[in-house]
Amino acid sequence: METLRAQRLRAENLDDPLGIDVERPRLGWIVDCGRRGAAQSAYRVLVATRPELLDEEKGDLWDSGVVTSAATQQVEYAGKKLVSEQRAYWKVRAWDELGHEGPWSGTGCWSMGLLSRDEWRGVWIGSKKDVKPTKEKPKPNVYLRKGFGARAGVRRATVYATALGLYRLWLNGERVGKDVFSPEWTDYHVRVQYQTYDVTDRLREGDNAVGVLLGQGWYSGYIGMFGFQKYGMDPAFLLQFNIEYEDGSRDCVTTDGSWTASLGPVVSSDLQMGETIDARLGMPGWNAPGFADTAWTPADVMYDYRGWIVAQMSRPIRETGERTPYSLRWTPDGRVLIDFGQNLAGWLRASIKGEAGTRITFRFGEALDASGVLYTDNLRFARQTDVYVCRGGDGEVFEPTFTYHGFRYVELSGDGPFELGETAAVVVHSELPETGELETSHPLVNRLIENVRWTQRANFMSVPTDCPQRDERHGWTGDGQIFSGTAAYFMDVSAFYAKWLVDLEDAQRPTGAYTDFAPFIFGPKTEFDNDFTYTHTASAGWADAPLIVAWLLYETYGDRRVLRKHYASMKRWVEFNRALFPDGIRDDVSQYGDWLSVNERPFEERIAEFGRMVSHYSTTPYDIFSTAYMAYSAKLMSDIAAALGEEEDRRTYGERFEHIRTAFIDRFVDGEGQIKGDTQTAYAMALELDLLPERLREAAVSRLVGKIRELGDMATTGFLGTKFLMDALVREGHADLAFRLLLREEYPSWLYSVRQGATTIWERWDGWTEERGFQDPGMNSLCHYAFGSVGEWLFRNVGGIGREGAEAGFGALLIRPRPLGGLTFARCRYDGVSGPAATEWRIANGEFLLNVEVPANATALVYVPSVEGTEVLEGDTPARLAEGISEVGREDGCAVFRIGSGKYSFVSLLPV
Ligand code: RAM
Repeated sequence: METLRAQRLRAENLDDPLGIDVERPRLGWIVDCGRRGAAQSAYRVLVATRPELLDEEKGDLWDSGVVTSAATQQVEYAGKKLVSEQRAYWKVRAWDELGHEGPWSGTGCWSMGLLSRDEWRGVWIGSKKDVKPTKEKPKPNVYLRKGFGARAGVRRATVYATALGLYRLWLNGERVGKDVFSPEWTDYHVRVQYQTYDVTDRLREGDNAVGVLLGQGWYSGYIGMFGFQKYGMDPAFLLQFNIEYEDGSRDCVTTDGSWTASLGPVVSSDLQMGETIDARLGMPGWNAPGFADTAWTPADVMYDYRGWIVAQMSRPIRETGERTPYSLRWTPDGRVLIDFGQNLAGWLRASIKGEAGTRITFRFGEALDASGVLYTDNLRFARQTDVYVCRGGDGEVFEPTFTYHGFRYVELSGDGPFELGETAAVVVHSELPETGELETSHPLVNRLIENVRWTQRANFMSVPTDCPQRDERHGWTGDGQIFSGTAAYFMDVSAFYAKWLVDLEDAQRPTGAYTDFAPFIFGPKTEFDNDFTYTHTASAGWADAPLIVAWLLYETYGDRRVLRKHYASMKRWVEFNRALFPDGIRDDVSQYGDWLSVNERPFEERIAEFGRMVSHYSTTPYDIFSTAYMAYSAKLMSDIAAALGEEEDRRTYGERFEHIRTAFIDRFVDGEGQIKGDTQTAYAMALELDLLPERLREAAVSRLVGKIRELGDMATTGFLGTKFLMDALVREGHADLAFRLLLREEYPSWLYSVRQGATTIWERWDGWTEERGFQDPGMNSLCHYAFGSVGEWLFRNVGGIGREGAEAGFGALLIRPRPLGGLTFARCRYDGVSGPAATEWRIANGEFLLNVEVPANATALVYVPSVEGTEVLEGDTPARLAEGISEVGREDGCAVFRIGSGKYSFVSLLPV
């Protein structure tokens, strides 16, 4: 009999992480078994200091014993106290529902980082440069190096490194690690992350050398729409290189005044402005032993850093793929225009040949203008321009280090003749495992799905950013929360959002107000002329993000710890609102609201109501919008308290929700169920957030449906309203209408942009129209994921893979594909925390065929659309109700079944 095979071992949601700094890491695995109904009844975890001990079934750090439990995730290590630099190797085995023992898994491991500050023995070093950065000339990068000796018999060599700025590291001429943009972005006023590298195999007996390239990055480069040097003036680097010998002795190399510094070929870099490389300045061997650094100067010892130095506990930014040109042409004036056929974030790699000193300029953009020339107006202050000065000779390759661009097109021009060899667009983003696939019978919908995926890739850059191209690239919280459910289908976002929640809490104001983006930069814009000061806090729907995202992590991954970690902080936000709006109505100055919604009411009317400010981008009145979000947060707080067993808070915030709900109804809803503002978003939010009296729900639904139909099946919703709208229509029995919105091809709609050739999601429904061309370049990104929040809806309703609600962590699936809108086929895969689930359905000859795959240790409730009174058969075998299927009953034109793990296929007569 087939037993359970435990696999995909992870610690803290990461694959064999090095240098973590939590005392009790959480372990997780999945169990695999082809047998129907296979489930875990018990497990045993062994954790040891050496892998050999595991072979002898010894866990000298922890032996959990046989634990009766179905849990495969969030299993807390509960062994001996873990110390700095400790290595831990582990394995697990599972018992199935019949008590049969499965085999031991393979070996997983993790290591602990530097748990106390005084283990960092070095000082921060760099090179102070008293020059002011400009857009054209960002501050120079600095090269650092240090030669040192090592004895024979190294047992282990580990590098811990970080920077205020960005660093790249080499040991003996070879790059260490594959990560780019380390140490990534945090609020450096509060914390910086360090990275850990195992270099045991790289260390040589005798002479060794470490080389470092240090750049400005988010720390002192241009960030957001705010300007340069928002955290500090010059970058600094810190390293702790620990060497352990077989005989038990130890050595260490640290950053200090004995390191040397120099300028070099990667002249200057800025994330937004671009990079300049002068290949003539190459210094062969600079990062290897034996290099004569006589022309180098001593490194400067920089100011000490008093923020936290914490382990990076999220997956790093890396190169994740490459694209070859879709088309490439030389223009009559000697420029090259490359179309990569896909809008993305990353950079260009190009083989170049030119005489020494030839200067080649690379400009990047998302589109071409009407005359076929690179369009860069929408980049605002970001230049995203790279320069390469040729060394002359063969074998030159241009590739930047510390910049990234949002682009589909690249334009190259030289100040002299040059030849171009192979080129590639290098795709760069936080490297998260991709977990979702969805394909349908509708080619435009398929393109839409891929557009959402690409927009996520382009914007998951250490933090979830709004866009990758213009001078913004901020962790906008409204965008981040509304897209989070979709993001969690496409990728494993468990550690990524857990890190962002730390950024969100770091950004929280002492009042309790969360901010509108995180990491947060406070203050006026310096480089961008504007007539109002941004404070960017507490906007409804934006500042509510932490609760929404934390709850998502709990629901999707069963992550309870994240709720506990930010519990006090989340309460402060809800309490802040309670103190400001005790009556349960939020009526402060309007903010973004249902940002970028479609104009349903005359502009003058709205301006008269809200005054100037940004609210003219939202047709829904801010007071109803913000009150609805305030209710949402109160409800979430109550749910979070319940999940943590905080009974009193559960009650308090439950009551607060009821209070807001009553106030909302009293103030905004009339006797006929008409809501103030009368916009689609108003109804959709009130329905989804339960802000209507039971007796008026139906009236509100028909008002909403009527409004959509009146406009010819058109949605007018903005950034945040759209998701509520699509969900509300399905929940209220109008899934057919939701499909019509999905499949609509005229403006405003998703497929409109697809039909215009979009390869990522546009910021605005009308990013480009035939009548007007491009929208206002002051705010027109072609790579903004907010409207991509429909991805989640597609997975649930077209792919049909959702969560049953009651249980956190995708252990109970809800399989409910809806064969509507003329779609005849869909195939979907979602690789969640309990393992891969899959569906595939098609309509043929009036029959509906559905294949379902449920991972071991999970169950599913399956809705099969069928004609009442007809039998649903199991596809492969003529018999119905085969092993492992139980019939639950009928609901909404579907026969409902409960199944355990395994593969199933259903055939039904489809109602017409
Ligand atoms: C824009 C950002 C973002 C949005 C805010 C309100 O500038 O790009 O998408 O959240 O405004």
